[in-house]
Amino acid sequence: MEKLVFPKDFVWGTATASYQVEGAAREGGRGECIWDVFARKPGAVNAGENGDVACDQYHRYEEDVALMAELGFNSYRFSIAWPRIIPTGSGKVNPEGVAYYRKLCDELHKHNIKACATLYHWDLPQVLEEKGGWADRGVLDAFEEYVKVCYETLGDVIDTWITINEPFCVAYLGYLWGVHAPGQRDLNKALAAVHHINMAHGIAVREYRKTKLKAPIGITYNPATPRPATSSAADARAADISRAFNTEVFMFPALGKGYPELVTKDLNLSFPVQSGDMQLIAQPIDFIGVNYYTEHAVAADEKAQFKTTNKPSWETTTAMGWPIVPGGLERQLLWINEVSNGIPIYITENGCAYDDVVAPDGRVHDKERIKYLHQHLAVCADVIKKGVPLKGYFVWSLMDNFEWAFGYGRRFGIIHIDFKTQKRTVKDSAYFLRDTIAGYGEL
Ligand code: IFM
Repeated sequence: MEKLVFPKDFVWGTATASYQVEGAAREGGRGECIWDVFARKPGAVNAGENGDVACDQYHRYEEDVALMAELGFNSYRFSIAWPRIIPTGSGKVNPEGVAYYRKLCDELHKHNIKACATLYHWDLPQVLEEKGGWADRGVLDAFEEYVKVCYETLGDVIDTWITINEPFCVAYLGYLWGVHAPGQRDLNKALAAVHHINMAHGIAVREYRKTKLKAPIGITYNPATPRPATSSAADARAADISRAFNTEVFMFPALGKGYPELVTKDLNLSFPVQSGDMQLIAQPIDFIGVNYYTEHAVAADEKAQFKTTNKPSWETTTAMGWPIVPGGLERQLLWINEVSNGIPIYITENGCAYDDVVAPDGRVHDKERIKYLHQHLAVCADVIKKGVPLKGYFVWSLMDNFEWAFGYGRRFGIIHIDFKTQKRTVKDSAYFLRDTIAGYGEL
């Protein structure tokens, strides 16, 4: 039996994102976003699904907040949909959109749950994509306008701000590999998107510091910190290159360390940096958010585009095909703590997909998820003892939802959703987390 023990003031949250849970895509004055358009592209999303209805949280937030409260969570990480706040990307503000997030926050506060808002979790207004999206520097003016509106209209009800969710996915999945909206495959655009998303983060922090708001502000990464497949020097270097390309190009500029030479010199890739950009990106932040799911083994491969290749893993995988590697979380947190010089860290996402079903007894017995969560939480408890300033943990996700290109075919929730009826069923893993939060987390 291993008991999970956490500090009294540890933050316990669940996480979601607007496009994945809200639905009401054509209600409340919301404008079109890149995922509305991408999902209509034949073959882009599994079974042609989309976020039009999703979990209908737009109409059911009271029920969802009540469930979080019942389970003992003290924070909810959600994202603000830019096209609900400014439907045309820049210009006129939509009061109905603002009102929705104010209602959500009021409901959270009524239940003593803090509101942790991500400013950008991938739903770029489509009109901005038509002007070049994140590959075009012009998007930054619109983003600045949007974040200022958020601070002005929601600043008094948000308790924690996250600027960007997973810049890696925005730049690479969206503009390099084309598996996420806007579905582009163009290295130059991807490198431009890397730089612009980094700048967007800097702008969001810079503008925030000009306000009188005092809530903490940070950024969420999905750092890939792969391990070398063998003990050869070549594979060790491959792991360094892979980490530089996947993670350091985002994290290092924000930490004032610039773009890594393994990318600019060894891979010979360049970013459209203009004078003053690097200073702008390197705004002091209050925390780093970490989304951790897995770790891969990589090897050197001179023929590969970025000189490294993923090797097969031996570990059991989740329904995403992702190897379960709790030890990778420990390695990653220790590394982040080292490179960031002790900035507070939050796990802003951790979780797993399984093919959960409601059993004849009306319950969801997701034993594999409980094991996964226990293993990763054990690492969290342990690194705190080793001196890592880990301040909180948000499980991904509060509920099964629209899993991007996989549609509704992957269930990450601790609450099961019947997408036909919108019935919510609390899974066993949610009760496990409830007990862990209460101090009885043991297996
Ligand atoms: O669903 C996503 C989320 O939007 C971002 N992080 C990873 C999750 C699981 O793939």
